[in-house]
Amino acid sequence: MAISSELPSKDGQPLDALIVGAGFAGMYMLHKLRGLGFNPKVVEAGSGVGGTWYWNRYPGARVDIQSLEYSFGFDEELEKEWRWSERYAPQPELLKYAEHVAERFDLNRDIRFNTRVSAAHWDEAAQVWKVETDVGAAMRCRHLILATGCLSIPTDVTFPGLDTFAGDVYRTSRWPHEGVDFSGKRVGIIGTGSSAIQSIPIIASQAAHLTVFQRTPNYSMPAHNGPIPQEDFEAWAKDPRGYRAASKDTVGGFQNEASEAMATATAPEEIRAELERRWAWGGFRILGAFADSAVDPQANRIVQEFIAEKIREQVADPAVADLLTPKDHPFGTKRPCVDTGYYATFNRPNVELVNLRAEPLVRFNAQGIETSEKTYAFDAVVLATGFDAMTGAIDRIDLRGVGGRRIKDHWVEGPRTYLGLMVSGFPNMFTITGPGSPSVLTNMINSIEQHVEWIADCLVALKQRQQTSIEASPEAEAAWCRHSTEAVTPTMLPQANSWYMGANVPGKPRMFMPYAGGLHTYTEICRQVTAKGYEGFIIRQGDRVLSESRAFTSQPAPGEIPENLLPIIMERLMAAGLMPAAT
Ligand code: N01
Repeated sequence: MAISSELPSKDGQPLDALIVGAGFAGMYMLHKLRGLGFNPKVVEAGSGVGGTWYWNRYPGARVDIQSLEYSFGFDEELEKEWRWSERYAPQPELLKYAEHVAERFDLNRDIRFNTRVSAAHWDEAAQVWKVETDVGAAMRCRHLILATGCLSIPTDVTFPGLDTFAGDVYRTSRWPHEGVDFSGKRVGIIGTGSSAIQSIPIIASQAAHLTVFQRTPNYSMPAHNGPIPQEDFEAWAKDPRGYRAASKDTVGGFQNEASEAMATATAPEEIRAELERRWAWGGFRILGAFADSAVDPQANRIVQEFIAEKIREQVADPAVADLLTPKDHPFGTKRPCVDTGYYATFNRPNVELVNLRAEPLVRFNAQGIETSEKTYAFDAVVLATGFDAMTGAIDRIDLRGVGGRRIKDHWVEGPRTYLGLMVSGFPNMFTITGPGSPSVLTNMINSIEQHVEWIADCLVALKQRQQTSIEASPEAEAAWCRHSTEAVTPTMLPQANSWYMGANVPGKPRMFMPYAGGLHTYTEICRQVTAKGYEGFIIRQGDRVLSESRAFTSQPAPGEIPENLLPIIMERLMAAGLMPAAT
């Protein structure tokens, strides 16, 4: 693998763009900009491409969106030559795909691996970003593109006495490349989010004994994984372009048979038949069963009760089934998990569930974990404790914009952005799937493609007009934050203590970070912003303002909200003071 070590351009000029991160976002951004004649480079902390799929190598890691949809659509040849082996591809195959894309488009020559960006300061006079890395390399670039991932920095969760534990400690998000063999070992795992739910069945099948420490149960749906059925593949292969276009034209960027039916207006036997059909199909399909389940607590409870019943069917011990049943948040307000044999794993004689709400974890000692009730002895402990989501990778960089303002200060009340693409006071700095964009509520690949293409178009437009900088206006940023609040308020999403809300990191401001208006709506808004000559942006040539559009007026396309939901949505917006009350 060719690895470039010289990043600054050879003629001493600043790079056109420095891209931070070589996950799917950074890889496509690099390819796209190179194809347009720009001179971009990438800096990546890991030793290879793949981002999420490079780091998260824990047993059982796999995608939760169907592989046919979770792959790049920007190149027809790439699309034709790659054949996924399973409905939900496992991590090694996803990593191979990333490596294949890198090789096919000769990306590695412009990526500097094993290097982390530590600081980036905007130089107003020169209109460039000055960037520093942890290995001492410094560079200048006109545009800084943060493709740093939404779930790339693990939380700093630690436990008293962890360093005294004599056994091995693993984090799911920093799994050893050579793998771990738990055969014959006594293993403990802390956490029951997606990472744990995927790894627990595999670890349980190897270990002599597995103890699962659960604080909060999550909703999990069966993947029903296996080879892609031939008829599904054929349906997709007939018209991949059309298939992708249809996926992108949805709320979540994937096909979900989203129904406009209201659970509260459907007969119980029809509800059951529909939920059973979607459960049998597997994965996220159940999310689309009823239009009102995301906004109406009564409708949501119907789905919750169905899933609770499914958990009871799978878990032999009713007390364990009850503990595994979520009770503190509505269904869908945290990203649901997609599993293979998770609940049934608790029927194994070598698996034990510990409820940390009833017996809190007190400390680690040399042997293992002490709770308020007893000591559990382990050879190894796995921390599946989550991420400092959406902002973690960005605010760990010493980022300073106009006047030396730090991003941390700008985001002291939560991440404020315009379109989740730019931040006021931080010219020429873009985020791919940043806070304020649909990102983690969607099929990430489709969101990444939309962002990369928007940013590339923007850079081309600037270059053609010899414009040197673009910056979100504070007014447009404020208006976007308001619109994002309007989009999420009618839903139940803010009701969960989720990482979407920053609730899993002590001291992090509580704010719903992704844009909840849907990928299709969002894409249309971005299109309108561009068509209006970059509405909401200030564009300069040197220190001369060439165009100054401060307002954000673009509107979601009419008719995207199912009509029967409108009364609930209006009522919620009025109650939150986001709409004048009807007279
Ligand atoms: O992290 P999480 P994750 N003591 O934050 C517990 C994506 N993903 O890595 O809920 C005890 O969901 C915490 O408990 P609680 C996906 O978007 C996708 O699993 O805070 N427990 C929780 O149970 C997902 O949503 C896939 O009470 C502690 C767990 O640790 C996101 O990544 C696969 C604790 C953390 O769960 C994050 O998932 C994997 C403490 N001090 C991940 N601190 C796919 O399928 C935390 N916990 C593609």
